[in-house]
This record gives sequence, structure tokens and C-alpha cells, in this order.
Amino acid sequence: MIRKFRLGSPYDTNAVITPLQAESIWDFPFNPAVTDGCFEFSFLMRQDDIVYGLGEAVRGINKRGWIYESYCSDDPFHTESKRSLYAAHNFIMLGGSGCFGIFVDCPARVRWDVGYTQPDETRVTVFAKDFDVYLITADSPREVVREFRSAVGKSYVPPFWAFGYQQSRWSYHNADAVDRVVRGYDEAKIPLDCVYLDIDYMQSFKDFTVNENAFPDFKEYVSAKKEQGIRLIPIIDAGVKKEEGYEIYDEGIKNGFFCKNADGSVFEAGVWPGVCAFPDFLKPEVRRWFGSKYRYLIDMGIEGFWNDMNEPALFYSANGLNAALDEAVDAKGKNFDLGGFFHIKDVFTGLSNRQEDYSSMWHSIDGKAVNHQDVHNLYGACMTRAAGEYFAENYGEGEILMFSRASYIGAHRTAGIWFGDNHSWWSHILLNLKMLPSANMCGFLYCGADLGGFNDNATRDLVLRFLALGVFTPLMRNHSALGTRDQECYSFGDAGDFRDIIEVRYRLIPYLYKIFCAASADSEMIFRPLSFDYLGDKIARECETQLMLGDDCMIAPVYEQNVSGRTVYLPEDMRLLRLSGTRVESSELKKGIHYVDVALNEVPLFVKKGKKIPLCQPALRTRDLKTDELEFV
Ligand code: MIG
Repeated sequence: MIRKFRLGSPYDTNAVITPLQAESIWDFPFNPAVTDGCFEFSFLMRQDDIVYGLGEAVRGINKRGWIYESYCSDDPFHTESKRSLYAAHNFIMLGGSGCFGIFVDCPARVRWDVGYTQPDETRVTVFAKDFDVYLITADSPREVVREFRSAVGKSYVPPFWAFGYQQSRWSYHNADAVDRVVRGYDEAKIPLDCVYLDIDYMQSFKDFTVNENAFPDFKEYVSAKKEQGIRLIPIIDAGVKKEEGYEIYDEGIKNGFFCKNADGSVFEAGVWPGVCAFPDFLKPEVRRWFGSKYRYLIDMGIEGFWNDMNEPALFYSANGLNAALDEAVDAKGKNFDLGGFFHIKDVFTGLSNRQEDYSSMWHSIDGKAVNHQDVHNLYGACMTRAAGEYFAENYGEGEILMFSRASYIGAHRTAGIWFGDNHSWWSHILLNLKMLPSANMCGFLYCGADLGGFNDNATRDLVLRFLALGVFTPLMRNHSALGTRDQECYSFGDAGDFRDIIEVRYRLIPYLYKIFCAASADSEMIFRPLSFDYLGDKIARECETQLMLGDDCMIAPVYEQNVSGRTVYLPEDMRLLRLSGTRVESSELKKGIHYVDVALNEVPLFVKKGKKIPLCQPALRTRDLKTDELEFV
């Protein structure tokens, strides 16, 4: 059952699509109250209750014992100490003595104190006066999720080729660099379907432009790659370069499409292109306008995009920078104590993504000025909705690949997400694994992390182990930052182990695609915590390093360095498949704890009794897969 409670007159976030009669917020059964001008509610947790949800966030599948904040943030350090990442996924669920889910449909900041202040209490603070809260009750966590997901609508299904292996880097800056990647993979006989274009393909980082020195005849080039079975996926950033004569900027100015300052002038801040204006994506006409701009690239043969920097990330504002410079100039020549030094240092390091800047940004909704803070968490989602709706209308649903960095529930209907700038750290294999079921609860099915890690230098074994998790994630993309060690699969000498891992992915694609489509159609999760399936089993309930995959399987990737395998808990008898290239080794394991050897070129898959897993022959491209010639294991 689902009930809706309302405070004030909320802006329509487009998250829930089932029409429901709203009750008063004061009838919400979890201690609704106003404290210090903010709305709060709370519920008690028994010792063995698990709190699930919050989608893309730090820490565990069980969210207990930390404070999280829904506030879309461009933060490239995904450490335990953080409260916010790029997304605002306001769905939380209690599983245990009772079972219910809560969705706070509010695009302003929301704080989730999940047993941090009071170990047995979850306290939620909503920093707004107009919003809806939904209460979902059912008999089990799985049913709560299903009920919630049916209310927010079916998840986006990308094109079939988007299940192929994808290679990215910031940046393959010209056609030669892209060709080298394709050649590297082809020579190593490693499957590949997509190569990504990061910001350097543009002219001066301007959206919907192509640098002609880097790609002299882009259209021709895109079609030549397509003939080779390779799709190019360009990035689109939220900020529009301030430059007279640049069509997008001029049109935005002429039509009043950009966010404003309080005095009505255009809000400006620095991002990659330099000073930028920010489309007011909350306006339907702005979404239609910006969405239609993708056509420029689609007409050149492009079939997929990734939307970046749409929290929105702000490196600095003119106001912030000038104030900081004034302080620095003012301090010059004065006797500087340590306090003064750290103050100036903080002023400069705090220039990016400043609260003051977000507070000085204004939207216009139905002719009314709305402060950015009240809708912050919808900005990126609306950017992606702009593209998604244009694609669905003009090219048909699921024809164009789209995924975004920032997101809000609702955006899962038109796009996927990636988990942003992780690190080439072993701990991030596990963090990214834990994000998968949480993201699925919130509707995001097409997702994945930067395999091999984005920041910092990767090692060969890390990339292999990361890829072995990526074999199962719908988005299987290796991506890394400018200046870090190359981490393409052919960059570490002998590529055989990489081929073995990625071939396993291609063998599984028909099966994974089927699970994906069914999960979208039936409002199911692809990845579930073991506790969803084995409710009374203590070890399963506490397991944070293994996941159920669909209805037949369990996965348990290796996430530590210098180990030859890992300990795996089997909540029932299962068959272990050791997959490597076209090799399949199968053995039976009894319920209980096992140490399982996993070589660097192997992918372990645990299959429940009485289930059969279809495999096809691998191919270098998804288009060459013979999806109707399946062998069953
Ligand atoms: O400030 O476009 O998360 O994937 O490679 C960094 C450059 C901007 C952040 C994205 C990352 C991308 C990078 N971008």
C-alpha cells in the first residue's frame, strides 16, 4: 500500500507518476514535527533492523550508523567521511520487525541521520516547506521496492549494444587517439563496443560543437567507426560557455533561458569552458530547447551521450573569486599568523560548489522566481530529462543511450547513471558493489562505476578485479582521469587475462539483457542484498560483499589485492561456475562458508539449484553475438 502526505504546495518533481490523493503531513505516522524551521520525522529501529536505500551513497548496503545528505555534489573523494555524492535518491526502507519504505519527494536538501545521533533512531530533516512524503508498506523488502517502483514508473532500457564493453578516458582527444584504442582492442582480440569522447572533442568545451582539428570530418569518422562496430559516445556538460556568437549561448540569452541572479541578470560561474551560463532546466520550454540541441550530434551518427557536471558543478563564481582575491590582497604585507594562513587557504579551496553561489542562483517556475536551493537536487535530473524526452519523442524509446552523473528519482525513466569520480582503490570495488542494489531500489537499473577507478593510478590486478564485477553491471565501462596511468586492457602487457574476463561478459549478454528487461518491466531489482532473499538467515542478512543477481544467481567478486580468492557464504546449496573466456568449470558447493579460489582471469558465478544459465559464444562486437545459439549450463 502506498500513501501520500503533503506539506504546502510542492513543485511537481515528476518522480511519482501514479496519481494519489494527498493526506495532511500531520497524519504521517512517524512523529512529524517542525524543529528550527525544518520539517522532521523519525522512526525507531530494533537492534536487528536493516535500513536500506538512499541509492548512490557512501558506506554500506545497510545505511545504519551515519548521516547522509541528499544534496547533489561534485565531490571526487568518495570516502566514508562524506555525506553526499552526485545523486539525491530519497528512498529509505526499514526491513526487520516491520517493513516499510519512505520516499521524500523534495528537491531541496534532505538529511538522513540513520542511527548516528541516536543508535536506535532514524531522524530525517527536510529543508523545505513544500513537499510530499510517501509511505509504502508491504510484507517484505522486495515487495516494498516493487510497490514503490511501480509508483515511480518503469526504468529506462538502453539499446542492446550498450551492454557491450565500453572504453573511456579523459581524454581521447582526437581521431588518432580513438583509432589507437580500437586498434589496441582489436589486436588484442578483446571485445569492445563503444569509445567515449570526453570534453576535449569539443571546441573550447562548448556543448554541441566538435573541434575540427581533432576530428576533421566528424560525420564521416563516426560512420567509419560504426562500420567497424564501434559507437562514439560524446559528453555533454551542463554549463554553456559565455561567448557572443556561440549559438547556444545567444539563443539562451535571447529567450531568457538561463538561471538568474536575484537582480535578474544572468547567473554566471566558471566551469571547463570558462565563464558559463546555466540553462534553467526546470522550465519545460528550456528542456525542449536544450533537448533538441543533441540533434546536431545525432545527425552526425551519434547514438549515445553522457551528461556531466550537472549537480551543477561550479568551479567558482565571479563574486566568490573577487571576494577571495580582495581578502588575499588585503592580507598582503600584514603580519600573518597561522589562523590567517588557514583562513585564506580555506577561502580559496572553498571557491568551488559554494553554498553562497547556489543560494544566489534563481529559477523561474510558472512565472515565479524560485531559489536554486529549493530545487537543487532536480537540476541534473531535469537536464537529463530534457535529452531523454527529446530522444524518446524523436527517435523512439531506448534508441539513444543516455546516462547522467547527477540524478533524482524519476530520471530513471529516461536515463541511467554512472557513479562518478571514484578512485583506483580496492575499497571502491566494494563501495561500487554496495551502490548497485541501493540504486536499483530507486529505479536506476542502467548503472555502473568507472571500472579500474577514475582518479589515481590503477594496477593490472585492480583493473582485472574491477572488470570482474563490471561483467555483471549493465554499464560496463572502463574510465580514468587525465594524468593517471593508462588503464585500457592492452596497457598492461599480456592482454589474455583481460580477454578472458570480457569474453565472459559477452557470453552472458543475452542472459543479462533478459534480466534487465524483466527488472524494468516488473519493477524488480537486478541486484539484491542477500537479506532480501534469506530473511531469517543471520549471515545472509549481514552480508555486504555478495549480491543476488536476478532470480537464479549470486555474485561474489574479489575486492582485495594479493589474494588468490575469497571467502563466500552460500545461504543454500549452489553450483559454482568458474567462467574464463569460453571455459566453464562447474562444481557443487553446500550451504555454508567456503574459501573459493578465483584466478585473475576468472569470474565466479553461483547458481541456485534447478536453474540454468544461457551462454552464447563470445564475439568482438555485440552485433556479432548469436543470441539465439545458446548453450545452457
Ligand atoms: O571536473 O570531463 O565525472 O567522468 O572524465 C571533471 C572530465 C569533469 C568529471 C566526470 C569525469 C570526466 C571529467 N569530468
